[in-house]
Amino acid sequence: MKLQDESIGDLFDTGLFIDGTWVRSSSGDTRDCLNPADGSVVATVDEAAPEDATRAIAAARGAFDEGTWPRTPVAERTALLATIADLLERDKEKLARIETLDTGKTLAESRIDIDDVVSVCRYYARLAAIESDRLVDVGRPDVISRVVHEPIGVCVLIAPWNYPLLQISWKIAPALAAGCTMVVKPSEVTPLSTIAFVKLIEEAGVPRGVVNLVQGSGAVLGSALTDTPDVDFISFTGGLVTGRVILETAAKHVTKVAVELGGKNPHIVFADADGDDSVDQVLTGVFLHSGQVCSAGTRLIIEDSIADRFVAALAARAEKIRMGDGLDPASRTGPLVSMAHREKIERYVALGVSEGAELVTGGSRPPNPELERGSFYLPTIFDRCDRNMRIVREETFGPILTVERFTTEAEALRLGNDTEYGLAAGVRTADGARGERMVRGLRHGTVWLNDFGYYTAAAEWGGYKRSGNGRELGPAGLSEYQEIKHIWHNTAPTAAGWFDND
Ligand code: TXE
Repeated sequence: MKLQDESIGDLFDTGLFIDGTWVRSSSGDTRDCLNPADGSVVATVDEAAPEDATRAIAAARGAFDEGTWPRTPVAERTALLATIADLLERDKEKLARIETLDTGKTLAESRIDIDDVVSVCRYYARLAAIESDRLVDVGRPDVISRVVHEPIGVCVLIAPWNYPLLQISWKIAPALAAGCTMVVKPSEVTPLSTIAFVKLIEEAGVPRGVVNLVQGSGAVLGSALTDTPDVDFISFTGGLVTGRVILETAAKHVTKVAVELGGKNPHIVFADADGDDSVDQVLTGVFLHSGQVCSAGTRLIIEDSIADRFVAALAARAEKIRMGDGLDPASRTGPLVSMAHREKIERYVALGVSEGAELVTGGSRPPNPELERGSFYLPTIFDRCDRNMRIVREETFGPILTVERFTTEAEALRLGNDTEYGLAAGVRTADGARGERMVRGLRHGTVWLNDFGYYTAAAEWGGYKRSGNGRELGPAGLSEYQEIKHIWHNTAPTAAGWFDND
């Protein structure tokens, strides 16, 4: 692998990590990873072939069936996670730089991501350490009945490009804590921080075959990774279309699958929450990381009486967002992840205009000549939208806010639930009772009341409806990687006595 940025070079090795060794792709293929801020090549990495994925699964299978990791005492497994967290902290600046070069997000955002990855590793180290078996009282003194947790087996972990390191850590940390072995596949668009992460996991002393890494095209590697009886669990974060393909493929083998498929998230503002703070929260909720966030508040649902003033204030703030190279400390937001993704956003904006939405601001590439080589796009607001428009219903995954208006609480709730997705929602109101009615009525996996965008390693994250199934983070995020076994132990064996024929 070639690396253009010397300052991060020592975090890398050659491309794929299979059975405890860094190896070249069996096809010899490579892929250039581009900096979205200017199109330059950041690194050239090995591109895995399907045979590499199959070898990685065989290595994980061998490490699970015959290796020590699933039988390693929990204290040792959690110590490894704590060491990984220490190494992440040691290399935080380098990792943040890698993430910014690969995704385009600002360094400030990348640093927050690395801090969150550390928290997730430490959280699962603590949680696994305190988890205990459960004794069940079956009413018989001769029987010891207990429920124990065991690692689910070989896991395939597939991540997207918007939070590459963060999202893969939500999978790797609980999988390691549970005693699983795994094959990790980052997005081909942003593999660099995951390669560096696996290098740190190797340095921490993970046993051979427990963590394997294959980076490459999902379309090429997909069936080798998912159409196999050798995998026990697949955890996928990405688009709805891919998620459906993976669910269908895995069903052939009755493989357990957890999917997080994004959202079309409402941010509902009542008139009693009018004010600059609400404008600021709505702005951040949708335009942070240029809207490339599965929980972005892309649908503003606002009480009609304050809508005109609120949208005007929002547009004024959106126009002042400082856009630029993520490495420049002055930038508050970076480019979109790729030129191809910007083209998708441009198609959605054209669609919004043709559907009759009113373009309030944005709707084009920035005019600044210094941003020309990057995949930048202006924060865009469409007012006077309605529920039938595709820009209101489909996840655009870019800096596009749509505005719908309501007059009653019931209407606000109905609109907030009127989506095939159900990942996250926000409500802003000064009326406590109404706030409680709304958060209970909204069918989304996370609901923020008078705040937006926060999560914590200790609370579950995941979607209702087509935002997916399963949960990451929290205790449920560990349970995904465990089988539950009931052990019935008769300490004074006797005959069953059922078929007593005398
Ligand atoms: O995702 P894909 P893409 C949404 C967002 C975005 C759209 C498409 O709307 O515009 O999805 O993005 C791997 N078998 N989200 O095309 O294709 C792929 O290599 C196995 C929401 O980037 O779903 C990558 O590692 N794996 C989202 C991962 O799946 C396959 C975050 C995600 O890629 C595969 C990102 C296959 N057949 C996009 N095909 C969120 N939920 O946060 C692809 N992959």
